[in-house]
Amino acid sequence: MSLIALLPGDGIGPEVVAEARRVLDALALDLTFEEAPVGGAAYLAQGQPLPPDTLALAKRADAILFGAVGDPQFDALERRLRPEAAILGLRRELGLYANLRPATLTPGLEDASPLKPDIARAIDMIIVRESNGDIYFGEKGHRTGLGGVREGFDLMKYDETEVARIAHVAFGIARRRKRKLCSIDKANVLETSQLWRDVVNEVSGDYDDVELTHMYVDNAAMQMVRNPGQFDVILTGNMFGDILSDEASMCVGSIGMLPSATLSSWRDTLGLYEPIHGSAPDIAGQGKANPCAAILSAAMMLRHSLNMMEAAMRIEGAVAQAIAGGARTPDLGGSLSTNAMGDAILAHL
Ligand code: GGG
Repeated sequence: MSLIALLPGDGIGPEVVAEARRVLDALALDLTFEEAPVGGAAYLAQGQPLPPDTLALAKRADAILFGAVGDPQFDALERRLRPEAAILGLRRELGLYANLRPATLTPGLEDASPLKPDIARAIDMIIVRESNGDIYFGEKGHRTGLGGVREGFDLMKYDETEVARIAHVAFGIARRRKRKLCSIDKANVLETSQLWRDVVNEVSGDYDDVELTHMYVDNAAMQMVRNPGQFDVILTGNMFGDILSDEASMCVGSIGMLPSATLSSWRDTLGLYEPIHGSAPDIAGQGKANPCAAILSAAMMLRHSLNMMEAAMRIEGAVAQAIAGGARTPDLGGSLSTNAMGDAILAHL
């Protein structure tokens, strides 16, 4: 029996995680679930976004299914109390450093993409986003500068071990795909990116069979809409990966379609699975959220952490069939509720 830590979080998080849970329950797998508060919900209940019991559950679970965190009502709080501190804390405490974000156009969603259909159909990439370092985790602060001017700073930092381990993950994935890896940085301006590029080049020596290219992030953002089919595996840092994956999600129709897995150095098989979207407080509680990304994240969980390949494929097949059959939430131009989209997927399991 595998233990799943269910951390629904804030906004639309609980709504989409509920649909993922329904799908998992329908498969009657050998799973048991324990739920705990996280993010703003945890702050309201217990005064902190990542309470010790929630972290302890995440540590003893076989996998974590996460919804989303964040809400403007917490904007005035100090950073360590804000909902986002929960997901960053989980990533750091559990060594969740490899955030895998696959982006593929689900057949039928050509109309939802702003790209020409042929260009959108060619999208089949995975973004390997480093998620334990970078500007997210460097020294931060506010200070008063010369002349009493207020300053804010976030130190962007990587060390070579952090770059090497994520590069190995990306090269390993590239080996199982088209053997093409594009590393994205800003090495013409940033020292962290120069180190990043040097280390990725060094690691590439272990992967002679993978074609490595480098691209500046500004060019990559442009290429992502011009010719996204050129990308197979993208390797990039925490901040650039966050931004580029949101861009990739729109190219395939909606941010409501993109799942993710974040894999751990803490325990090999442990992973945190979450839709790439945030808590979307503007539509929370209205049944408008697209649950596909959360449901597909559950499929990634079965595949990566629980070795339940067949069940993962059944979920992915059911999502594809529901979409092919015309099931659409509002983000995809339709009118199905979150729950009705879940029903449409369940009907194809
Ligand atoms: N499900 C994704 C989520 O909750 N995102 C909120 C957030 O602020 N995440 C930080 C990040 O991934 O950059």
